[in-house]
Amino acid sequence: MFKDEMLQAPSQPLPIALVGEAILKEHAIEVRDFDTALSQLAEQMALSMVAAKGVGIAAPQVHSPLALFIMASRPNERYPDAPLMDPVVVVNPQILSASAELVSGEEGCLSVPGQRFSIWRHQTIVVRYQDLAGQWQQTELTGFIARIFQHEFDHLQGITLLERSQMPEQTVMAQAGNHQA
Ligand code: K1U
Ligand code: ZN
Repeated sequence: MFKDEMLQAPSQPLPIALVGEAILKEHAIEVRDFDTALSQLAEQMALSMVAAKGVGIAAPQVHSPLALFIMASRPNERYPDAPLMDPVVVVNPQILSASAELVSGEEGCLSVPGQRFSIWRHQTIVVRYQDLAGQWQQTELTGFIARIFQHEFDHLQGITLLERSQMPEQTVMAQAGNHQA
């Protein structure tokens, strides 16, 4: 074996699946093995997210069926008050509860390039997930971070913004939101 082949190859970003590809319609599979392959996948997802200037990315978007995603909020033009956070890897997520309060906001999707959608989301959610070591974490998320979590969680259910924006709940939510003013 050549010396170079013994060294670990540097991580590379993975290509991003686009709407129309079957993987984006599938329900993700529970992660059971918290091994180096999982950490390697998370690292490559992070590289893909940064290269595409995203604030999140889900495994199906890089053609993996596993139930994990990354969120990495940062202040931006649309959400200037968004907190700056280090990327968080979220494995096997669950939404335990969600606020009745809904907020509408613009979202893009790395798998639907060049389009923006107005989407109603829960303002606050309580979530549970495993980290890369398999340890369970529970936390309350609000605002833009809660929005990213719900967007990525949708990807793990096989739902993209194209479907989400057409769901009847969006109309119901819009009406509820209008009455709250
Ligand atoms: O999962 C993805 O497709 C990534 C997506 C996450 C996301 C964006 C906006 C709201 C919720 C979740 C993106 O990052 S698309 C790029 C984008 O819309 C954006 C990028 C930086 C700041 C704000 C929006
Ligand atoms: Zn998306």
